[in-house]
Amino acid sequence: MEKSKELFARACKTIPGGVNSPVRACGSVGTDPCFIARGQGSAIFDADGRQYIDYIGSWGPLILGHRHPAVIKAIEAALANGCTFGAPTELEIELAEAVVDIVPSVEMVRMVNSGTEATMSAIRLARGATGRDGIVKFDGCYHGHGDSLLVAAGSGVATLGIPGSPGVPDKVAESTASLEYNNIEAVKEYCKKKGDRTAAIIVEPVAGNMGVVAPKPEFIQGLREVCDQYGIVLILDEVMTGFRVALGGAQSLYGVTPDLTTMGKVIGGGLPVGAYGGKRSLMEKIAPSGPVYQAGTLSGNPMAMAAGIAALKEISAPGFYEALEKSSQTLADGLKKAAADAGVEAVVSRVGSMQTLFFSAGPVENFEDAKKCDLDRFSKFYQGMRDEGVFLPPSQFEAWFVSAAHTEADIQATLKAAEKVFKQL
Ligand code: HOZ
Repeated sequence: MEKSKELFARACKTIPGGVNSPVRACGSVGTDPCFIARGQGSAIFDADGRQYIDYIGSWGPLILGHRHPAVIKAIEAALANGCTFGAPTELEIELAEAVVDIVPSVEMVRMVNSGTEATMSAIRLARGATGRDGIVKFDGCYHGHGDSLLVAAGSGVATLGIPGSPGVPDKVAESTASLEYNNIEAVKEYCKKKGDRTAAIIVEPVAGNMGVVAPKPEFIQGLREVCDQYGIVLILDEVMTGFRVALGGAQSLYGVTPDLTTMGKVIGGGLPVGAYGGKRSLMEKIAPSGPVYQAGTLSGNPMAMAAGIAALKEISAPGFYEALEKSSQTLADGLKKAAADAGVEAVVSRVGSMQTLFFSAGPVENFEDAKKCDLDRFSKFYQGMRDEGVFLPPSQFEAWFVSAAHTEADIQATLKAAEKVFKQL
């Protein structure tokens, strides 16, 4: 028996579904997960010794690839002093200062341990600051698994095809409205009725959890205007896009200034870090400077801070994003051509180093469009690519992540594999 299969059977006995996060179980693509033994650069190696070109990159954090020497060195140096103290360290200030320098809308920042924690805390802050309960999100956007945000969500919720989750109290779900992504008129209509009861509008400025969907400029910029009109807190959820689609995140690409930004993934250099930050006047409402409570035993722990600082230094180097754009574009263009040559109906939707190949005639502008994709074809494509040594997210509703470690040879090998697999669909 293969080692991965053996490990999965063993995991299922003590871990629900055999995994610690649902999508990675590979259920929606009709296969079992690969258990991973190690990673290096753009490659990962499974428990059976097979090597793959990795486009999951731990779902976004690994913009530098696996085991980048500067990140490893920083973690080792921090570890030599101790993993966690539950008391402040200078490293926390260094990472906070780096974030404030890079993202102009962030005047103050609080470190947490995951993107979910960041969005949950930002929502609480918005409610605390406005004295209102209502939240607006968008269909297919995923902001972690906090109760208020698990309504019409993307990512694993979309992959498993469930509308929400049992366990979320009706009262909490009722305070969240989910509107169509990229439809600013729907937001205006909603706010005419309920704007004065709405605490926050939260959005993925580039959707990544229904597959990658770019925002229409009038949508993302229109949200700022609506929020100003009704005194609503605008939260850009940049857990996926922050330090990823550009150094300054999607807000720098689209010229939108949010009140709060949630961050995660790249900011931790591969260790568990989330953060939320924004206007000083809002952030000062967080305990202990203000009354809105939020805390964490491991928040700001030195190893995670050191990894984040090292990662932000590397990605701040001149030319970093230009090189990433070049390889991402080569991959996207090559996939489009390979699909067209094989007569396969497909759309490649890309913003920077995030992209999704949708099995659809397109366009894909919102969750309804994404759901029209041929999921059966996606499963076959996923499995074919895995057999060819290319490791893709096992869901049509997720983003592929290109890293600085992907070489031209990796991209060409991926395209060669795709050409072969498209012909078999
Ligand atoms: N929700 C994550 C992707 N959008 C998946 C996390 C994981 O399985 O690790």
